[in-house]
Amino acid sequence: MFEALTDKLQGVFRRLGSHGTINEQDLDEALREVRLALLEADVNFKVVREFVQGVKERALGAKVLSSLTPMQQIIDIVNQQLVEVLGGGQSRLEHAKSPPTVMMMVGLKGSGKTTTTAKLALHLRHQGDKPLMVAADPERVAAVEQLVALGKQLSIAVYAPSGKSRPADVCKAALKEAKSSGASTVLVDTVGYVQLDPEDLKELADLRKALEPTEVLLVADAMTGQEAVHAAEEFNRAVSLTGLILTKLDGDARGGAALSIRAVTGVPIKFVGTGEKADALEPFHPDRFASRILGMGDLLTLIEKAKAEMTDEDVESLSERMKKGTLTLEDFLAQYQRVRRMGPLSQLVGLVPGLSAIKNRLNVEDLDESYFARVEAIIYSMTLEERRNPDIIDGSRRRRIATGSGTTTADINRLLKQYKEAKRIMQQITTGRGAKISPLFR
Ligand SMILES: Nc1nc2c(ncn2[C@@H]2O[C@H](COP(=O)(O)OP(=O)(O)OP(=O)(O)O)[C@@H](O)[C@H]2O)c(=O)[nH]1
Ligand SMILES: [Mg+2]
Repeated sequence: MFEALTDKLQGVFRRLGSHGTINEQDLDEALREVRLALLEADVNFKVVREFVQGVKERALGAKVLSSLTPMQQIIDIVNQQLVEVLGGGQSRLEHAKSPPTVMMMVGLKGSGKTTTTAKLALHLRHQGDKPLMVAADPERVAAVEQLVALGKQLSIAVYAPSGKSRPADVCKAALKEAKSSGASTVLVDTVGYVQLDPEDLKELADLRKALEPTEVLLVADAMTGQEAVHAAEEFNRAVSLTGLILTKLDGDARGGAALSIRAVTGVPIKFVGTGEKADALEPFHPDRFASRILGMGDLLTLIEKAKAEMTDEDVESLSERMKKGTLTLEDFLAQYQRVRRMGPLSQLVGLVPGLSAIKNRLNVEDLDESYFARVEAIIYSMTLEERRNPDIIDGSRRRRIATGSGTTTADINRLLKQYKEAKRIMQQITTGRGAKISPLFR
């Protein structure tokens, strides 16, 4: 999720970065692109409008235009604004003064309520709680069975009604059971609605009254886009939500719903679900989430460093050759030397959005200083022709280069292999084909 948005925003920042100083027109242009990127990611239009306005106000207030480091400031402001849209600080689960704490899970059909109930119970147990899960969807035998199966699998107690009874009665009996068994939290899994009818919402509101829950958590499927946002508003009106849990963030939706839902409802996001397994639940931190969306590792530092090392022409012709797959060993050497001047490689790789994902394939760990020196020596021992067309480097050429550079033919083979791999990966990245690289959730 968010890959496209991350790419777009980084493109905006990169273009801004090439300006040096920024005038109001540049700022407006950049904000227009930010706006488009957010709309394309399916962020709610009202949220987009407020977001862009907020960024502009902050930018003018911070006197970005007269600043010597305008781009850094703008990235920083976009980041701050994003953190704010996502809720500011972390919002934790509340606990009742006297146990058990009741948490009611609500949501549309298939949003992930039952799975999330089990995930949350597991999370709470890790924190020392003694959870009891309640199947308050007695109409559907399969729904009860699903929760019972999850309880068995995770060794978490489940209260399941025998026969058909009203959800309110099930909950009453479950609370009694919780008290007698000493459960500290009661997690109530409710019916999933396909559509939100007034009667359904009334039923849910009645259940809320009967349960007096400390938390009413809406489980919302981030893959369903704006539909999830509208549903959240309706649920909130009917049962006053205390928190949101966004599920399926591991999916490939554009992510706009995940970004809009807090701003539209004002309800804090407490957790995100990132997979089908019971441990795929993460407490939500707006700041970490924002920097993941911006793909910032520390994008800024990298842009600055790279800019200092390369002219615009360098970048242009290099990326052109990367795209065409005609990167030569000379480019490879030049890149190595630039990277070497920029700092320790292992640190740099962490700065490049997406690169951390392919780190293992590049064997970055063994690229130490002495390796750099060897790469340099090897490439310097090659003829110009060999550097530009490494395919001609046969066995006898390899032996000659090894002798000339004081290395072994194994070193030459390794370098050529890495060069080929790098060339292939670069081409995949620059043309957006092949390996799908997500800066999120890796
Ligand atoms: N990839 C992924 N799948 C999820 C996540 N959360 C839930 N699912 C899947 O979504 C599907 C529906 O999940 P359930 O927990 O049964 O949803 P529900 O809201 O209880 O559904 P109803 O009870 O029918 O309303 C299941 O296949 C889950 O494995 C998540 O975070 N990531
Ligand atoms: Mg369910």
